[in-house]
Amino acid sequence: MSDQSPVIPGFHPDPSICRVGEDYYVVCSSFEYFPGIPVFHSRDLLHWTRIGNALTRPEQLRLPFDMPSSAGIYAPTLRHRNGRFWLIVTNCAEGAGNMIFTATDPAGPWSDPIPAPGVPGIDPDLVWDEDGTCWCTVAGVSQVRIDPATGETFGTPHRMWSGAPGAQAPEAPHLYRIGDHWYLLIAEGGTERGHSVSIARGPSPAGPFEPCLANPVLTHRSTHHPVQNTGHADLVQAADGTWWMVFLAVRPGGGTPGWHVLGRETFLAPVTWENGWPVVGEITAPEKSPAGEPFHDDFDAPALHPSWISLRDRAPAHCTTTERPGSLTLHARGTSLDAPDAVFTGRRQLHLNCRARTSVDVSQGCGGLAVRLNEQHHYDIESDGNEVRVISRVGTVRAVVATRPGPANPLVLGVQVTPPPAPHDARTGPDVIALGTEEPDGTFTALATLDGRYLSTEVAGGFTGRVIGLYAAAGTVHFDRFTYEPLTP
Ligand code: 6LW
Repeated sequence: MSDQSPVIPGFHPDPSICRVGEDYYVVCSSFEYFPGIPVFHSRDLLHWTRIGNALTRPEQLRLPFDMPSSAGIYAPTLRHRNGRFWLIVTNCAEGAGNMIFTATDPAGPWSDPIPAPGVPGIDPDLVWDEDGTCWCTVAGVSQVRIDPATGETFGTPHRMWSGAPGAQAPEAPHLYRIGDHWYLLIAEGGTERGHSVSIARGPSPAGPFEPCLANPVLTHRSTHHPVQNTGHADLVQAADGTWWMVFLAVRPGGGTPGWHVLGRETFLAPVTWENGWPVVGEITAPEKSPAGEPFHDDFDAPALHPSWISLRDRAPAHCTTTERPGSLTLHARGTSLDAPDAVFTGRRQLHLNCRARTSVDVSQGCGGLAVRLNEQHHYDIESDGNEVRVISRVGTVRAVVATRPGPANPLVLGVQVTPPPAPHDARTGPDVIALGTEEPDGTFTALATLDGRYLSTEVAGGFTGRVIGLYAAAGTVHFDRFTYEPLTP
């Protein structure tokens, strides 16, 4: 077992877990990407495979182009009751709000949204008490009674336990009936280095709640642990009776203050119970995670693999594998990746060191391969058929940092993410990103090698992580294949 690895690597935050028999399911936040809410399955809690996305249709998820990055889909809760899966989530796009979805198979299809406008905040949780009454608890922490089949809420929201006095951001509540008590698990301290998990218990879902004296039950703040920002957790009892916690955390790299580039990832730890309170053990992970396998796509299938995510929507008029069978065809809408309506389809960067390559035909347009954090933070390599160029967008500064004549069609573009060169000191960044071209014999020639810190959450802000993907900046661009693989430093 590796003590530093996530069970679901890459930008997969806010995990919520549920078990049905021997099967476990996890869902995560997806923010400005479509489809929304990745769904994972495991039989052992260690090895997870993506079985789909919950929100795959525009009727389920509309993300307007004027919505900023890191808005959109926040913090779902997944529960199972009487043969049906229930998913409650906040769409933070303006005018959207809380919604409930149901399914009999978590791989989908999921229902159309059931709006729940009376839910008074983000991070909604659902729990049913003994008489079948359903309670929805949100960040803050407060609670309302809800009919999840209609989204209707009843009564005024009432305040519950809100964690340590003065601690910021009591959020991510989950309520559980365990033994004789109702347990209220929350995150507090903010989703940055102070993040933590605390718990309280009471005689009913409404409390009153008595905090655990050992709170926080999980935090890595102020430690040298390579995994930081531990928080936003959910509990599950395994089929063998043991207890486990999934939670989000980050792996910062480089000098000070440390930069994390993969976003917040999903980790696992065992839980034991002492005097009726949970004790969280060390991070547990498999040596190799199936969720982090190398990936190759020839775009031969009519539908994209569920690990592909597009910016804000995936209108078939702009992103399709059927127009030129065997290729992903992108039709530009925005003018560059700086534009919120950019046509971009990518996959989360899953490893600290990795490379990606694609074969691109730019005879009818301009486009290429990019490493993206948000509109203001991305590195791109693109061609318009005459010139290959590397673009760096960091904050308000956009610059073409390298060019080369590039008539070749198809052209193979590549990015490589590797550790920074020695010597390392307090100012060293987390990694370096080389962007270049590949010759027919497979030799990679870097056109530019850029500091990875500028594509980190600490610099760019927000709640997401790096996504490596394909884009069209003008006209029509065809991609014949895409390969992603981890690199051993
Ligand atoms: C989410 C909140 C949080 O709503 O970050 O870390 C927010 N926790 O619970 C966005 O993921």
